Amino acid sequence: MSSLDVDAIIAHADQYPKPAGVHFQYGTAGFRTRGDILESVVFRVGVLAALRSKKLDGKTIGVMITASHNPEHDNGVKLVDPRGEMLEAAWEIHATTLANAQTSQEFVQTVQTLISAANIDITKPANVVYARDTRPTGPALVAALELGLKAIGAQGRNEGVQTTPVLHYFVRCINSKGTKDSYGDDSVDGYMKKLSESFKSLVAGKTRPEPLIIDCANGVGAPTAEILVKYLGESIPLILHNTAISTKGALNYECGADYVKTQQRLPPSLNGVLKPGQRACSLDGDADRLIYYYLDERGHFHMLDGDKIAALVAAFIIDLVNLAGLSGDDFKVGVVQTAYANGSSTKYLADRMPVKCVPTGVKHLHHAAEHYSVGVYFEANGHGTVLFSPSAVEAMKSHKPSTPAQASALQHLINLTELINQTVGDALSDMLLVEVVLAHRSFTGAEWNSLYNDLPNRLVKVVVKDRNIFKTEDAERRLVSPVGLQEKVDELVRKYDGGRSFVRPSGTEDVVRVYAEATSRPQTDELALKVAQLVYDFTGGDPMKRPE
Ligand code: G16
Repeated sequence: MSSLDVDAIIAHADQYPKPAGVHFQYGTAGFRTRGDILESVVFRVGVLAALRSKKLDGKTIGVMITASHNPEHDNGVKLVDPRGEMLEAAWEIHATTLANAQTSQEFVQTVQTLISAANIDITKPANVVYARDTRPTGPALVAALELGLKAIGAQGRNEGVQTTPVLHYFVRCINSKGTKDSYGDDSVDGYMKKLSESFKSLVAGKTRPEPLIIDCANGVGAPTAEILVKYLGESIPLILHNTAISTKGALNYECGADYVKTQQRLPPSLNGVLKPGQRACSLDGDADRLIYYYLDERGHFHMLDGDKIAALVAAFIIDLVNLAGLSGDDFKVGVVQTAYANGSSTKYLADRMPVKCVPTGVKHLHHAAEHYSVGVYFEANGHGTVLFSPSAVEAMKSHKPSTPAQASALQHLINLTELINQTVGDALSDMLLVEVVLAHRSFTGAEWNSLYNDLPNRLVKVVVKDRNIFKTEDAERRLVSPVGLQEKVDELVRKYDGGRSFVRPSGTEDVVRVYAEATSRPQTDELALKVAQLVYDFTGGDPMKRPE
């Protein structure tokens, strides 16, 4: 296209008018709200994705339509930058501005302003690859996206129903194809082959584990896991549960990683299925979160969350780096967490390596992890991955091991770079990573769990009139607004042994989240509920209590 076809864009935009009285915001993981009011947003995201591609000289941009852990009636949309990472922060603001233009005319004017402000050459090509999860509103939103792409003359590539991490992987593969940084084959088979081959090499010679149960949250992880099972063959027995992707209302309902993490209990569908000592894990609605758990001999539930995964994986990688003879000032392994990380996990990790705390949201963790040679990042809720810096990869390739033990540790590290999805956390790739470490350590779930003892903790949601009045600082650990509330939280926390609590607005749900931990369960519950009550009294609202 030689210039912007204003009339065509207006004519197409008219088919998806913005609903009146709604304000859309590009939050923690893109736009997220009720799926039936999102069509105008997704149409405009199509235009924005094309502009982003033009700005980056025709590089392929990803668009994922998903609301991940949210209830089935919600949906969402987010953009993926060329290396498979989250959209650059400055463009999140453009996304919010475009989504809130009141009319088609105002929308086109906003597009024109963006083109000149960002100095976008409109004659460049635009390429966009997109996918959706299994939500009922998905097909209509894909249609809106496709019209947005058509309106601006972009090339679209529809990848159908895929997990979020598969879409991120595709974006990186497409953009790196034929270069020295080629990330892999841009097909599901290519990805599954990469994961399964590296997994098999990493567990070669190890004892075949007992069957692992996977709760697929009745979401898009189910069909992807089915394919993976075929590729893994005899190397690991996997049993899939909660695979009902066409059953209305089943998605994330009493199952999935968010349910297990927040309720701290087994999905009811696994009662009587999971045997004491057996390992199980839950994915979330778009398969980018992973939570493990097991029942002990007395049938008591034990959760192995993102913090426990970080501890397991980071310690293993440090051992491999030392064994391979790579450790030194220019080869640093570090961990990134958020304020939700259990205090015991932070202590365990900080005794062994540098640990950084950043605000909630994969984009923040990912960027911080890039500062290490090997950056391990996990949110307590099960989002996470491991990043190997280009110089670390170079060091591994050029390193000359001097003993067979060094050579084997080095080969394991190289295989890990293939097993781990470095564009974004992938629950299935992370699951294989955990299984590798458990096999190498000969750990049961209980042995893994004993790395450290979690402090009792609780997460409470408070529905308030306006969550936007809540502003935080210090990686979300302190409130700056509403003024005076933080002092009252501090006053309360001081009364509890080992107490810690913070308040932050959610970026994916219309709630304020309150987190608390203390040395005993009753004290933790009391602290969480008292802080929630404070929030309620300050702002007016309904505390909806959900233990985490
Ligand atoms: C998204 C983000 C995560 C974040 C979670 C909850 O996850 O990708 O980084 O931890 O939302 O965020 P908030 O507390 O702001 O609602 P998902 O799995 O829903 O895409």
